[in-house]
Amino acid sequence: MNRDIVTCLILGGGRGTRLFPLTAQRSKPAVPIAGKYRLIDIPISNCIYSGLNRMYVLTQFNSLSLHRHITNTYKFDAFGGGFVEILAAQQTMENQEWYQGTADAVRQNLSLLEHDPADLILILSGDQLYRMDFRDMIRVHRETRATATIAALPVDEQEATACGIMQIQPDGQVHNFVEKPKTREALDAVRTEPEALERIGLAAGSRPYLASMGIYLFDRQVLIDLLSRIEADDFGKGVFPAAIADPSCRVQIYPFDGYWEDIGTIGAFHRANIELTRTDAPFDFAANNQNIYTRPRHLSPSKITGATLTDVLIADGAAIGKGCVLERSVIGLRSQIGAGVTIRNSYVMGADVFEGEKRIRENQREGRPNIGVGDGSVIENAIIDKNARIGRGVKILNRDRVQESDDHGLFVIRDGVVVVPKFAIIPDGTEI
Ligand code: ADQ
Ligand code: ADP
Repeated sequence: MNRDIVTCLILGGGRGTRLFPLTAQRSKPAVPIAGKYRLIDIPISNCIYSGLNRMYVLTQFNSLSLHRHITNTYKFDAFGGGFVEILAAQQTMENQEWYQGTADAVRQNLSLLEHDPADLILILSGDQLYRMDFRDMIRVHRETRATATIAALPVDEQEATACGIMQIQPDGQVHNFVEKPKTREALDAVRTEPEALERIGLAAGSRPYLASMGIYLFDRQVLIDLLSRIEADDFGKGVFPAAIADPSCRVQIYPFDGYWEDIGTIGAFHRANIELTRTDAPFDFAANNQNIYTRPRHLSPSKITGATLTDVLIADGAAIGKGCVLERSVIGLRSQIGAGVTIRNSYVMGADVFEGEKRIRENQREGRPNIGVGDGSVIENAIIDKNARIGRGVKILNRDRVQESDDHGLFVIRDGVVVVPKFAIIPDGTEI
């Protein structure tokens, strides 16, 4: 039985604007996923199911919604010693800067780690969709006598360019780590024969690169020493290349071959949400009776007046009007969808509030659409953030297949997906 005390650090997003505008008004861990969860629910649930209950969330700014979500959701009893705490980057007398990168985010909290009772520190990304039993990773870390262990899975060439790629000895010790190899030469230099990956139990097939999943386990004291000695701001770019060259450090991999998706960009976030609507969805929020946790809400069942639904997730408290056609879409909490609305390949996040009759009369008086999607609108390949007001007869189609655009004020286009920001107002009849 494993008796290690483990403290988990969940990296909740840098200055990065990759999920902008979803992160314009909230910190990344608070971004809603799958209609009723938030990104932070994934790593926290994985920790809880792995028996780990000491968690810090490192974030650049601590939004109200993140704080409320965490304090209202994750309550541990007084005897187990569990907690989830937010460590927001703060300017202090010694430090005028925000977190400069993943390693810097941890380094700025080193004094906390120095006094932490943990034997091991588990570092997790806040924007990945996967399930992992970290107890197995801890077992491998101990059995291989590693000082640091990196969870690793095989990827193809295209994915390899966005990951840290490793090469290992037959016993799983890492001897080369290259962050995001982009050129042909760099890729060829870090390729591993699929047969070698198959020998360690990974069905590599046409995925001849061994990628870091951004999930790291360190002996606490080793982590403190490394971050005190190595000046690098990122684990991938600086800390691991230096650590594997250090004879006092043994960096091992933990081979993993399940579903894992980095959802840190708008394109990947949109794709992952839409994939959840498939019958054979690669990720199941309720798999093996291990439901991903989130804040319980007291909402009424969703009311569907008369609609054609194909591959759709609908969260609680929604209302779908007469004659709607919804396909491959996620409809979030409290969504109000008018009559005759068509929504395809889209994620409508829903609303934080129900507008009462008084508010709706006020909207009418001021010529403002209600929160939700107005009658007769058509939405395709889009993300509609919370509390947006989409008028009647609006068409969000991106007919010209624009990939990136910022020029509009009302919306942005990222990776070909139209994103309507939180609280945006799209007037009746607008065509996008
Ligand atoms: P990336 O995902 O590109 O690659 P990065 O942008 O550094 O790396 O983010 C890793 C995680 O840390 C994300 O959850 C991010 O939001 C968070 N993060 C980044 N900067 C932060 C900061 N300043 N403060 C707090 N949190 C921050 C990394 C590794 C690769 C690996 C991929 C796998 O560098 O080697 O292959 O993850 O996804
Ligand atoms: P959800 O996760 O359901 O979207 P939020 O935590 O964002 O819920 O809360 C929805 C809305 O309810 C918020 O925007 C806020 O207006 C209101 N709300 C919820 N909890 C509180 C609270 N403790 N104090 C004030 N307002 C709250």
